[in-house]
Amino acid sequence: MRRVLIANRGEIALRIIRACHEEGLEAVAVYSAADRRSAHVRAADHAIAIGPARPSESYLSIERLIAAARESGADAVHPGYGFLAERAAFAEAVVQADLVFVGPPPAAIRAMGDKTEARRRMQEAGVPIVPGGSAPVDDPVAARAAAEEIGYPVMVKAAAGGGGKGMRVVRDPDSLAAALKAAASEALKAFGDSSVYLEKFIERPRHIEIQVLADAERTVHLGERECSIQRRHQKLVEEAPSIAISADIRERMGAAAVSAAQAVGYRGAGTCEFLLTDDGTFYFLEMNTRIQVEHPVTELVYGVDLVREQLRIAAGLPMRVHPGWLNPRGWALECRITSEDPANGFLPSTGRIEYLRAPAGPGVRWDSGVETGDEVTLYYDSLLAKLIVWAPDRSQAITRMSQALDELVVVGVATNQAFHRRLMADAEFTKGEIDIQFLERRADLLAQSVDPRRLLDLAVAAALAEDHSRHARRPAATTEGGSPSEWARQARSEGLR
Ligand code: MV4
Repeated sequence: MRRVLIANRGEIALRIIRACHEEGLEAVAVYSAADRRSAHVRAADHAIAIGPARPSESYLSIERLIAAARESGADAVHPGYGFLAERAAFAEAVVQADLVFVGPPPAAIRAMGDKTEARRRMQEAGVPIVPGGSAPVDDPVAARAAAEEIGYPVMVKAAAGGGGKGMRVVRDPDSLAAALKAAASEALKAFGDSSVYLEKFIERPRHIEIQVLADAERTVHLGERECSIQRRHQKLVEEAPSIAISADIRERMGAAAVSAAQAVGYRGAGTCEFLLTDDGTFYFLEMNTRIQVEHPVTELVYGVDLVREQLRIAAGLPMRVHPGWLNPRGWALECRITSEDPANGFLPSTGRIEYLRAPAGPGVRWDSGVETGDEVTLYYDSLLAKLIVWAPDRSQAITRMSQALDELVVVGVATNQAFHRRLMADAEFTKGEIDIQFLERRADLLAQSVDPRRLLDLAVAAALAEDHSRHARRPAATTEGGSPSEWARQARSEGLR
């Protein structure tokens, strides 16, 4: 393996390019028309245009990506996350083209992608799954009997699902038939497959996931990430370790995750999702067969570079992870900085980033694909950057994150920065009293009440923007629409909203 094509964009493309270089590999970037001037294109050794901004004609086009790999002389393809990362057909096409897929075997992706098959495989492997059925139900009468057996409340889930689509909670028998119909039609629309099945509904669990790594010889786990802070299935904050996980639970959940991976012949980096209840009971939910957005918190507490290990494993080398070293040290937190405006129902915000100042300092990591001058569009997801901190304990990590959030300046597009600040100052969050419904209960954190510090922050942002326009070279992108006085005006009106 000498040259790796990265079938992705943004922060994860940059992250993978760095890992390639550290491994002595050349990196090939691909880019859509919207990303011509992006940082990931400049960081790579070669870059290939793959089509228009629309993802279906660029980052989601298997044909164009394989052609780009051929044209560039790449011998491997890293899918990153999102886009084609969990499409077994893409992994297969890569292998068919005589290229190395930096990820698990297509059969492992396929087995975990079908939730009822995954449940059957996990049950055989002795991995605890949520009580319920492991085959699709189509007949309402049979479903009624099954639900009675499981006990209400139950959850109707799409067999091809994941990520929250095609799910319904059912609290009494009379609502079951309608829920089956609704979930099936949503599943058909989202996945082209209407199969649904039933599970016991677990009330107010935490969402905990276990990182695994597998090479040809061994499968190991790298502890948990706590991912309960989410809104509509979009994670906003992740941490490692979890305040709710004792060494004993970690060992048992870790062993379950290792068994899950082994049961499908897993290779590379993967994540097993679990639901954890108050009494310490945990259930396997699904396995994500990719590197995840939130992988850095694990890297910081385990001292492992997960992307470099992915590359080594794909090249047939042993992972450089010694079982005796696999202990978490300190605490890591990640805030996803998105171009979404909490003051406006988390609506995506677009426009030119007029000024960006990233936080820095000891224990601060900024994984971003955007810079001053970049245009934020609606073509791609709203993740601008990940702000990650490490400190010796959770309390110091929260303090460090607050400081870093104070230093962050983004002018030109609205972000969720102020939400993160309020969360870091919240008493329930700081005590670790969180579960997957936390943000539904705490609408007060989502709604924008005027944060007095934000006014000062915006004034500083406007001043910095002015300074930037006077002293820095203009970015190559468009210079239309935007003068320091306009930024200052925007800052004032935003702060006073
Ligand atoms: C559940 C559940 C409660 N009980 N299954 C959401 C997405 C998909 N990965 C599975 N999901 C859930 N499955 C049972 N039997 C609650 C959720 C769930 C959830 C899970 C993880 C993180 C956030 C969530 C938000 C809402 C619901």
